[in-house]
Amino acid sequence: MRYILLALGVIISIHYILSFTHEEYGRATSISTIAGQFTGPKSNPPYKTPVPDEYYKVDEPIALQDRKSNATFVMLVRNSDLSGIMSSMKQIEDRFNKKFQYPYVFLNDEPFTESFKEHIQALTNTTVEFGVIPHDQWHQPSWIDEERATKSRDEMVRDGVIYGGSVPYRNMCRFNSGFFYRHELLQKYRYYWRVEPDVKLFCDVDYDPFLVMQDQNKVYGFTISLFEYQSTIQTLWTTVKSFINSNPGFVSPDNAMGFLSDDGGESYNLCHFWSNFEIADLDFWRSEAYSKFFEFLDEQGGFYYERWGDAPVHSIGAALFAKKEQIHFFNDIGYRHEPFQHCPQGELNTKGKCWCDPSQNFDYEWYSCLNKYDRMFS
Ligand SMILES: Nc1nc2c(ncn2[C@@H]2O[C@H](COP(=O)(O)OP(=O)(O)OP(=O)(O)O)[C@@H](O)[C@H]2O)c(=O)[nH]1
Ligand SMILES: [Mg+2]
Repeated sequence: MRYILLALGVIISIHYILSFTHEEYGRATSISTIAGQFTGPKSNPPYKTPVPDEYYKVDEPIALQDRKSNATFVMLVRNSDLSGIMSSMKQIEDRFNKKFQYPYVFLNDEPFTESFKEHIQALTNTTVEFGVIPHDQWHQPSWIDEERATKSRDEMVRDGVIYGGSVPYRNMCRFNSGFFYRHELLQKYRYYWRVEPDVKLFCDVDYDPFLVMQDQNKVYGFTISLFEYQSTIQTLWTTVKSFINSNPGFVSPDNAMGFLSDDGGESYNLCHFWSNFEIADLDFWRSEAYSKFFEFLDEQGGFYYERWGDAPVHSIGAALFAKKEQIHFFNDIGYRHEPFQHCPQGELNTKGKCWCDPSQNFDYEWYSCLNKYDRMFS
């Protein structure tokens, strides 16, 4: 009898656990309940814990036997961006890569000139590869209603929306949102650091951020976050909600909806990570969740009928399909892309030998979203 009762107890417990799991899972079917999934344990934001010393290489370059990550820089540029990208790359080399020796992948919608390649290769001893983007991954798809797209561009120009009239800009946003990580030159890599022309790197990066990402299971790293122009993404959030409602299983438990929304997911607060700087996991973009998400967005045509940016698209993808702890604020990387900059504060500024003015720091300016990131952990 005792054994029968014991067995019955085990069955009831298993049933209880299963039904609980099922209910938890089912709760995500409505956008308003996704908020309930970010009530994980509260602590300080993870970036407040300093990077452990073992990741630092202060005085000497890495040696052959040292551990490295499978990572690369990615620069999407035109031939005409040569001087701007040389300026960025020179800083990357001097402040970080002379020591760490990661390769570069340059991508363009047309072939790079010989002169471009020579100038770039001269800046580094590491491998540099130059790739051309497949035609269909760059150009406006044939199924886009051109009349509707033109009308929308004209309206944005009339309303003074930045890049509102540009088709190449839209191609770029769509490519960065859903195609760069599928490029053949990136197939062999797991992590990347995106670099744009004319950015500034203020501090020495004496540790390997790729290894930190890898060891701490991070998928997305940023330095600046801010609000998006509502007029460029009029229907993006409705589309996101519709995707989530049909694919609740893709939403991560303990996600970062708290960064994106102030009302548990009903509306988008326009916060996004500024994607001109990204250190992230290519496999995350290649995952089923993000791939299906991009496909769904692309089918709505919002990259052309509106002007959906890769920054909100990446940010929403990372915030929903990763855990909030997997999104990392690189507090110690001093960085500027006009017109905003992140300048490390206090000890971090000294440790990195930064040359930015600490009072010139976007972190908690009114247009920054860092406080929304922080609040998820406090
Ligand atoms: N090959 C290629 N690259 C492009 C094109 N348009 C933009 N890019 C690159 O895509 C990235 C983003 O473009 P940007 O023009 O910097 O866009 P943004 O950062 O939103 O705007 P800015 O404030 O002007 O920097 C940069 O690395 C550009 O070099 C293009 O038509 N062809
Ligand atoms: Mg830019």
